[in-house]
Parts: sequence; structure tokens; C-alpha cells
Amino acid sequence: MKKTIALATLVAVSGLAHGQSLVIDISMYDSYNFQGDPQNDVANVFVAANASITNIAWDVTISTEPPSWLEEFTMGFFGNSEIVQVAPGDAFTGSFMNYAGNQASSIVLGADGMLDIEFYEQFFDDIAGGIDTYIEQGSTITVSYIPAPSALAVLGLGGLVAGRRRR
Ligand SMILES: [Ca+2]
Ligand SMILES: [Ca+2]
Repeated sequence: MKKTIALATLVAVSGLAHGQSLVIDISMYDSYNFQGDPQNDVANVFVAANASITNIAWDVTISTEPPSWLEEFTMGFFGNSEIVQVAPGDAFTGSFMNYAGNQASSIVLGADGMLDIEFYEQFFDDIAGGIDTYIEQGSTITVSYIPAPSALAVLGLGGLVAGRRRR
């Protein structure tokens, strides 16, 4: 019974935590080859320990190296467990094309608070060993997240349990 009460308290504290967001500049990265290729660029970003990511938004400007198509550019988050294809259906080449959007996320980060983002090509790796899609200046990803319950909240929970034991 005590465990049930403690869990309910913890959830309530978690729900009260203010959502945070982090803007990540990705203009220094490019998309080389298929997912998992060792040549690919991977951004490793510190967000917050044990944070729950709720939403991933992007405002990205890309240029393709012909004959590569815009729809092939893909971003894989947290071990490629969630992916974003910014230009689905754009089966053509393009220069300085801007795409913005967002999607819900259910990623829960580990104790190290790190989020990895791999940039890669789907469908066709047109330029063998080279860049298929260039990520231009001003391109960003905004990660919205809820921090893990703070150490203070955990201490408060401990105090609650201790207080109940005294009765
Ligand atoms: Ca390609
Ligand atoms: Ca390539």
C-alpha cells in the first residue's frame, strides 16, 4: 500500500515539472550514405539526464547533390528508434529548400542525458563515399522535453515515507 502511494506521489511531481526545450544547430552536419554507415555524421547532444522527450521540431534547409532527391534525406534519433523524413514525396533534386515541421516523441534518455542524431540517406545512396545532402546554415532541431524528477523531489518523497513510518 505504501508503495502505491509513493508511486502516485512521484507521478504527480513529474507532471508538475515544467517542459523545457533545447535548440540544436545542425548546419555543421551533412548526409552521406545509408543508415549505419561509419562515414555518416552523428550529432551527440546533451539534453538532460533521464529526460523524457515529448516533441521533435525541425526547421531545416537542405541542398542535394544531383542526382540525389530531397525525400531521401533522413534524421534518425536515439539509435534510429525514431526517424524524421523532412521532405516525403519530394522526388527531385533541390537547392536551399526549407522544410519545417514537428512530431511527437516518446524517447526517454539515459542517465548520461545524451541524444544522438544520425543524418543519412534513404532509398538511394547516389554519391558513393560522398555527401548526398548538404544541411545549410540556419538549420535547427528543437527538442522539447520534461526533466526527470529532481533530486529535491526524491528527497521530499523519502521524507513522506519516513513520516508515515513514524505513526
Ligand atoms: Ca541520395
Ligand atoms: Ca553518399
